[in-house]
Amino acid sequence: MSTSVTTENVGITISNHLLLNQQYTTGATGSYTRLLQALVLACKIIQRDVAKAGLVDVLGRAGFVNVQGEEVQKLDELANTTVKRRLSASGEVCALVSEEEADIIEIPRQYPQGSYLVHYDPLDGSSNIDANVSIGTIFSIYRRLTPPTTDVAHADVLQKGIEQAGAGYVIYGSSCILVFSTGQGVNGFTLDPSIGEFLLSHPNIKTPERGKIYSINEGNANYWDEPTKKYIDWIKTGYEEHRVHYTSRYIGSLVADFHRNLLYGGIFLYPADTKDPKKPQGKLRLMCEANPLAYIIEQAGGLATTGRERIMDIEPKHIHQRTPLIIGSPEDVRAYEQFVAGKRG
Ligand code: P6P
Repeated sequence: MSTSVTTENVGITISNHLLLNQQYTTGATGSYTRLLQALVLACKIIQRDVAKAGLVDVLGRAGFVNVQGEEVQKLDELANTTVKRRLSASGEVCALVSEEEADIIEIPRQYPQGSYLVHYDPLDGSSNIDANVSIGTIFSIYRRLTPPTTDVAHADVLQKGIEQAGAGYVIYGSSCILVFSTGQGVNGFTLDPSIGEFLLSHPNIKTPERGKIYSINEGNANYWDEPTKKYIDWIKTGYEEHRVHYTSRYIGSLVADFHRNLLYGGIFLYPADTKDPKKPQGKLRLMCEANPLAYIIEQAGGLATTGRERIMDIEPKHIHQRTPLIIGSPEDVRAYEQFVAGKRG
């Protein structure tokens, strides 16, 4: 999409933003716009369910069914089903991969098979919902590589992050904000619940070159490798050297931690650790968490790395593979990479 969004467009609906950009995109057929519109609708439905979660959750605990007579479902399963149904019905996807499901999701035959596929985390951080902590939906869009007359292949589903056609997230917090990019910068849209529309509120987001925030679960400190331990010590005590006093901020909800650091600057780290032998590369997933956020941060002028390798250059081997994720302001991420390379500390 080739238009640059200007502050004059603040307040424009996301639908008009998408149609404007489609108009300026050579060869655009409307397929991508319809895909994004289906995602937007899914996120509005999830926001509605998240907003009433406390009530539904109480009813659910009492074993009641809700007023529509539906069995109360766990919220993240509800979010997963919502995204799956809306994207399948859009007719614009040929396959889906959800953080909630072990296997590739085939699109029911009654729907057209589209030319895109989406990796998504339907409700990341949902364990925080009972404490009313912000949580989010994360999505990563790829173009299908194989001919539409054949079955979807692993080559379609396991593409490097640099091949993404777009990516974004929705944060369900004090307000509901959709942040996404299609390769021409990053824009944020805030939901106005009184009209049910996402309105452009954060045009052309750029992350600061350096921040004053570091975000990491220090409860895992004993399980980190030496470069990570030295980097965190340096951040804490070395501020005379870099004359910036860093502060620690960690919510334990990836979308909320990422969104704050994207806007304010700083670094988020979920490094490899020895805490869980089954997750030696850390807890976060490459395809539905690290790659989409890496796409966003690079479009906003930041960096995303494992400490040794650019996240979006990683050759995926499995749809649910995990990766260390160090992401944020470029100067902060580069400093960490210098510790890993043994050039500092
Ligand atoms: P830890 C939430 O469960 C999540 O997947 C991410 O949202 C968050 O960044 C991470 O886990 C927190 O993990 O080990 O610090 O509790």
